[in-house]
Amino acid sequence: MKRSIRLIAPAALGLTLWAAQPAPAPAADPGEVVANIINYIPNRICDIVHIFKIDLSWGKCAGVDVRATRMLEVGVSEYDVTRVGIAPDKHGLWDEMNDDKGVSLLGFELGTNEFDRDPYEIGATVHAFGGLEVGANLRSMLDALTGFFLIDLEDDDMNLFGGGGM
Ligand SMILES: [Ca+2]
Repeated sequence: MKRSIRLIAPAALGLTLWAAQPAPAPAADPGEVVANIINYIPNRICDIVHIFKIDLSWGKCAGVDVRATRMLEVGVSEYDVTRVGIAPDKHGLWDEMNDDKGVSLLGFELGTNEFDRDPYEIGATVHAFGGLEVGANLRSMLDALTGFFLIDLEDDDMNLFGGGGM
């Protein structure tokens, strides 16, 4: 009797350990793996380009605006301009109107600021007959960094095989 218990106990333990093993992960779709490889470099380049904003402007304009996210912005400007450049959400030529006069500090806003820029942008804008605007977006920076690990925080990665995001 003792001998049969000695044989059954290890077998039962082995069976229990085998049953407790997690199920193997489903095999990756080979088409998806190939798509990720082909799309990787173009998406990393696009994520990095999306960080930055730089444009020139002309039209009715005067003022200056400096910002470090929505938490800290100081601006006095009024403009109705045409811009040419690149920005995360647009590129080429576009028209823009704005009226920023005031301060935004830690969520409190004073003045007539429209503050319609991306709240995660760090940048500056100068206008006097013509203008220059530069900026970098903290959220896009994080998306670019996580993109190297195939994490698409902004859901803007492309699938060059057609369709939407990856
Ligand atoms: Ca992305």
